[in-house]
Amino acid sequence: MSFKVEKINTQPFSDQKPGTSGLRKKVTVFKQPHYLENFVQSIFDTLKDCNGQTLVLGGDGRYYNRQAIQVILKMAAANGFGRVIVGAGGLLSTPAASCLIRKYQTLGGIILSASHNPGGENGDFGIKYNINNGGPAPEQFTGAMYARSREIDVYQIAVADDIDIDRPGETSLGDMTIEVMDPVADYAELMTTLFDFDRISDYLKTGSLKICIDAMHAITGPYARAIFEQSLGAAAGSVIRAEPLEDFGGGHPDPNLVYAKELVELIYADNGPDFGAASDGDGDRNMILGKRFYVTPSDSLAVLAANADCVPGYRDGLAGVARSMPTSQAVDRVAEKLGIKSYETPTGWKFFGNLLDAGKATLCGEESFGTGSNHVREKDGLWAVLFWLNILAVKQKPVADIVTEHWQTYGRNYYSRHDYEAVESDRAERLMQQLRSTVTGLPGKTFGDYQIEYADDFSYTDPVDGSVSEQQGIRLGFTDGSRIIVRQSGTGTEGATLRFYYERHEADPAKQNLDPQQALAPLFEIAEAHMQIQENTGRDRPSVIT
Ligand code: VG1
Ligand code: CO
Repeated sequence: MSFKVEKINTQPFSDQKPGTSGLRKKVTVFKQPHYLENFVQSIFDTLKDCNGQTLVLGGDGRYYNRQAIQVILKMAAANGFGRVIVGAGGLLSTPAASCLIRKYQTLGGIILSASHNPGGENGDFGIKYNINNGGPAPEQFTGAMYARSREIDVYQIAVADDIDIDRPGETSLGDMTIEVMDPVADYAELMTTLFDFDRISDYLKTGSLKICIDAMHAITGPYARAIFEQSLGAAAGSVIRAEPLEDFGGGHPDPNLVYAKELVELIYADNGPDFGAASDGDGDRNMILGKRFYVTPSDSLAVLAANADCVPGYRDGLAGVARSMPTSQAVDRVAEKLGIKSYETPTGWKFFGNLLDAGKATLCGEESFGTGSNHVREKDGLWAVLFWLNILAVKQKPVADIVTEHWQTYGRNYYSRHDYEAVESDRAERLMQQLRSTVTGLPGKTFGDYQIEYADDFSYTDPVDGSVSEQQGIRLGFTDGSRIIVRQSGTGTEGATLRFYYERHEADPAKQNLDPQQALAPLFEIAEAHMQIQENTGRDRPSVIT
């Protein structure tokens, strides 16, 4: 194949600042001439020496995935990479990409996804760089990428025909080898090293656990079919919406009670499944459901930690656990009982990387339907499903019993997140600034029965490398352990999204059966009184409640 490198002059874009998880923009923004190329060259320039290195490349299959892959392959060849491992069809889930980076010890990987954001021509697209530990590039790196994107004036790209990315095997582009790989095999194999597949399979075959896995027409379909239906022998059709589609079938690939409505209806129906789960666009999130029962992600993390001894891969004990700051404190109670440390990090998986690398944490989780462990350096949706199935196969009890018994032992952390999506940016900014200006005066103040113990704008010092990340969300902590947290999303692409997180602990088993919206109502009132949410956002209610 003919091969020639071109240097293309370009001008910087001012808006290529990576957010919580990479650069996310509307497809229309990414389609502007040079936009994608500038960002990719900024990554390569930040890496400095790419000569002869190996890169992993794949995405969640959304619209523009295939086009972007061709551009990145040609740029990688022009920038001197020696080898690129591409998922066949351009597909790789985020955790599978992390798995490949680690297994083949590559320099890093580029993952194309806007995760839970809608796709299609008018939807969102995204790009993220992961470093050689398999995890999202840390803030120092994304900061350098952004700085580079503000100065860039040239990028390099090979002039060549498009590469066949659908057939597994090797091809070359100039001196670079392109290896098209089955996206599922290595990941599926890793799962068999962690979980007791025989035991899960035997339990599924008894017929006492009917499962339904909703892939939401996103990346997990092929993975879930291979693992649950083919390896574990779950009934054919257990995986629904299994075909990855460029627009996710018009849906919003966000596994929560609002966007995974079809699955929720099934699980609440008579004769519905005993266990349900859904994943997001790029396969790193999970929602866990039992028969007519919803497990909050924060509770799920706590239950996994408390029952890790059921699972072969974690039977030797947990080094520690870690949760993002807004995630409920349920897992802290488990850690206390296990005599291990619980770390509190800012939102975003990149903050767990150092703790996992240093062996300080084994399990990590976020309230936003993210759970994972040291097996990769990303959160991992199907891993969480397998972890649950392994626990269920050992305990042979319904999900609801496992969770309610957990509450009886540790207390229940009532929890809810209220999102106000696509609020005008200056309105959101105003609310945040007003709130920030009040924090120093809040400790000691009472609101009805609640008294503020501490209030701050969360700042994190990484215990491994000492790096400091400031302004990671406002925390109002009450003397009874309740919390209200407010932060602005770093993944939205329209206006600003404000997230309000509410948490209250209930030790009394007789009072653990309330609807969380009811149990947390006093905290909603405090938030409204202190922040005038309705007036400031111009909305009379949240857009999404989880
Ligand atoms: C959201 C979640 C955060 C998660 C991030 C990426 O970020 O709150 O917990 O790590 O998405 O997840 P934000 O800044 O919008 O709150 V994913 O599955 O989109 O890679
Ligand atoms: Co995701």
